Amino acid sequence: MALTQRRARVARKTKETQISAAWNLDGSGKVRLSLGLPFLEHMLTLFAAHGLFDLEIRAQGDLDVDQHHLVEDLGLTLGQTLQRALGSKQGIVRYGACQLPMDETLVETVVDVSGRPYLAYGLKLRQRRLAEFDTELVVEFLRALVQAGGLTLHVTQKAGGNTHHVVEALFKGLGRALRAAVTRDARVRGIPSTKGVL
Ligand SMILES: [Mn+2]
Repeated sequence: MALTQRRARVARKTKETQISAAWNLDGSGKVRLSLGLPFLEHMLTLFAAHGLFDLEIRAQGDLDVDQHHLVEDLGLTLGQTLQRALGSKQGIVRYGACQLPMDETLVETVVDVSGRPYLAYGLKLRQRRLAEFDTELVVEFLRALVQAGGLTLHVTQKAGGNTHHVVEALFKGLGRALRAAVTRDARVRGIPSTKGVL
């Protein structure tokens, strides 16, 4: 029996940003992204490809002020979209982990679809900017995603490295870890928690 695809669409509008996101958890890695931030588009393309997620995002914001509002609101919107696509979380594996190498760099990403937002962030980004992208916003994006998505997330830099490699290893690893965590296992009956709720 084919399982239905889990997908959701969320639109979020504030005085600072206007974002709409559609996320299919059971996709094939297709993306359509318009963010006005090419580096982040590159990262989310890799995230989707390695997560086998279909992602459609249109985001506009006050990039003339700085990138902070847009990146943070994007994390929030994606977190909300994830929650909605997951629904009751019936039958999911719940945990996922990935150790992702990129040349000299090794980043470990561990996720629990716990309903308990927590971020342990251990990346050391040497370059403040990658092209036009402000690398300080990587942690802001993750914090917003974790908060709105109800995720426990541990990100640890084991080795490295080049800043582009470190950030790229994070986004690829996050895709892989999240893909494993949201996978449905036929042997999991109901919610994968002895509490009965996530
Ligand atoms: Mn790259």
